[in-house]
Amino acid sequence: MNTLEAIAENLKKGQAHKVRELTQVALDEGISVGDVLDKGLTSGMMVVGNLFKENEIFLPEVMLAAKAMDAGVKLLEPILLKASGHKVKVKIALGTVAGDVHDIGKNLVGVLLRGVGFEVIDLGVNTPTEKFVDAALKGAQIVGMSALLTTTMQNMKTVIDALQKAISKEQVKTMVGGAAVTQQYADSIGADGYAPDAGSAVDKAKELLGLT
Ligand code: B1M
Repeated sequence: MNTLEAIAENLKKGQAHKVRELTQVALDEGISVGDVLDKGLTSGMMVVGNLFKENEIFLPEVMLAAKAMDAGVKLLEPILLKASGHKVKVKIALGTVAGDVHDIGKNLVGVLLRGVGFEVIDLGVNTPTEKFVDAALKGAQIVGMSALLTTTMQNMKTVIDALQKAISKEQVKTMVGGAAVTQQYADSIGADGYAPDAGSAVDKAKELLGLT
């Protein structure tokens, strides 16, 4: 088993210490941060998602796996933050929508956005609509929403509708993402942008602001 496979395997078992240790080993072996993230940590988390769906593992195990993922991501964060290109001083508010507590993906999006110089206002999880609107009124030029549940993704539309009432479309753009969300869904709720992963969220944010 190579190091990336070992990361995925230990993440699946919820071994946070081991995942952290192996993440460092992978970096020391010269494996790129992107590969550690995609082929190690995220790949392990996808297996966890599938096992959970098939009722082969249960919520406590998923929670342990999420903690293990966090341990690995924390180690990568400083490197991801340094991997900056063009600096853009713009405020982006980022939150997981109401009713939803999944935050690993949102946090990754935040880290990469910070890495290219965006000022990220993290609104947290289970974020009420008013908090998104308030952030836009306080100057966030993009309001980013994450949702992982088919039952909560509808709250993205609630936020978009509330923003349209509170502030002009020229002043704020909306961006959505998360496992449950697709480009088609984003279009159907009138979101300005959609990104399938954290890397493309950075590109999409720049595109929305005309920075590309
Ligand atoms: Co839950 N969960 N979960 N869960 N969980 C899913 C989402 C699920 C697909 C699992 C499954 O059945 N296969 C399923 C949803 C089914 C559905 O709605 N269709 C599910 C369920 C059902 C639930 C509960 C309802 C379970 C229960 O209680 N019976 C419950 C709901 C709690 C709630 O929110 N109210 C629940 C709880 C949990 C935990 C708390 C245990 C834990 C979350 C811990 C945490 O986040 N701190 C958890 C986890 C870990 C998962 C899975 C296994 C992994 C999610 C994850 O972190 N992925 C997940 C299975 C899956 O997604 N396949 C599952 C890794 C992460 C890097 O990817 O978040 O997709 P992701 O983010 C990506 C992109 O989507 C994108 O970039 C990220 C990086 O590339 N992206 C954006 C994300 N946000 C973006 C925003 C953008 C742009 C891009 O712009 C603003």
